[in-house]
Amino acid sequence: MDLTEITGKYILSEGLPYCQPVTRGHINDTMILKYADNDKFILQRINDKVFNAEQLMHNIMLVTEFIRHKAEERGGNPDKECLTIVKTKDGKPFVHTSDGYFRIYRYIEGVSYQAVEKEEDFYKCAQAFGSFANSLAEFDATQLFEVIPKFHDTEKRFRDFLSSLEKDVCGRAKDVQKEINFVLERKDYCNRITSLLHDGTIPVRCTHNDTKLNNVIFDEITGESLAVVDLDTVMPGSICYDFGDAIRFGCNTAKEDEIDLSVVHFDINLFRAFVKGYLSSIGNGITDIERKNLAFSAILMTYECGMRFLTDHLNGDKYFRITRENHNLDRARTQFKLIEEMEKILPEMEKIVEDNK
Ligand code: GN1
Ligand code: MG
Repeated sequence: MDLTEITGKYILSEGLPYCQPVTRGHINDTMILKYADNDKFILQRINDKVFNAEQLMHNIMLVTEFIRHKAEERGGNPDKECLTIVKTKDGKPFVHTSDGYFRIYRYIEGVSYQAVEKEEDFYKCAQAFGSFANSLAEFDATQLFEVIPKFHDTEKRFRDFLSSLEKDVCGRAKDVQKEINFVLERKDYCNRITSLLHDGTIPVRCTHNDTKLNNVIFDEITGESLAVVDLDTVMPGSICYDFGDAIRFGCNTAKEDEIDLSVVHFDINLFRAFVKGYLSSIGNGITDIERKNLAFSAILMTYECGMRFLTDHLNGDKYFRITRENHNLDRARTQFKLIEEMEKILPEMEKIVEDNK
């Protein structure tokens, strides 16, 4: 990749930047550009095998402008509360070179966490996602492209799983029968939310679709949550997905790819903290029926993600970036462990949601 070919299309800062790669995400390639005058930017190569880059940038432009406007109305600081796309010299939100699609964001000063360290942080993370949903409550989701069609359509994910299982291109199915059966036994989870969306019982909203703790930026000094980032999967969806995915990632006492399952647990106290933060800041961005489905959605999103990891393991690790053998299988196993624990306490989880109405 020729960096100056890309930065040359922008007016950024004087001189050449210092580039610091960020290895965290599974999908895009990311680096921080630091200039001598302390200006910082995020440069990303958009994975155009996964996304239609132009549609994705269309969505992000609309959503960031909408949130920026809401933050201004509230008297907030849009530069801190919302990602800002830097436009090229000719006003485009991305650059297309022979190496792919690139975009630049202003860097939001702050920290993000890979795992919950303090319950308070998870509460603040929930506030950030709650106000994100609140800001977008009136956004017309039909303006958005479905950048990854049927992204959280669990029924479709299940069909994909079955098809990979049937093909079994790497001959791995025989070694993961237990995990395969785990998915098959829970098939009836798949259509619970999609059917509510299809018949209009719950609304299709503009949602984030990747509400992991590490997609929230915190102010290092005040500890407050500032902004929700990684808007790649912003598209029409359900807030049940957003809530559920945040719980899936944040209430795990271990890493998503932990090998030692004895340390993987679902933390109900973190669940309580998230529910509190989320429901206290979402305002009119949620209906009664959506709220009643939140607790189940935590199981559903964990099931869907585990199934995706297992599918990718069967496919020969073509989607999620791996750094070791059986990496996707390990990830699937942590998800299934969390599901087993959540299934046992679903009524308690539902009560927590009800008590925080
Ligand atoms: C991927 O790349 P990252 O970490 O933001 C994936 C999510 C999964 C997540 C699991 C576009 O997100 O759906 O929940 O991995 N994003 C995409 O860690 O598929
Ligand atoms: Mg992401």
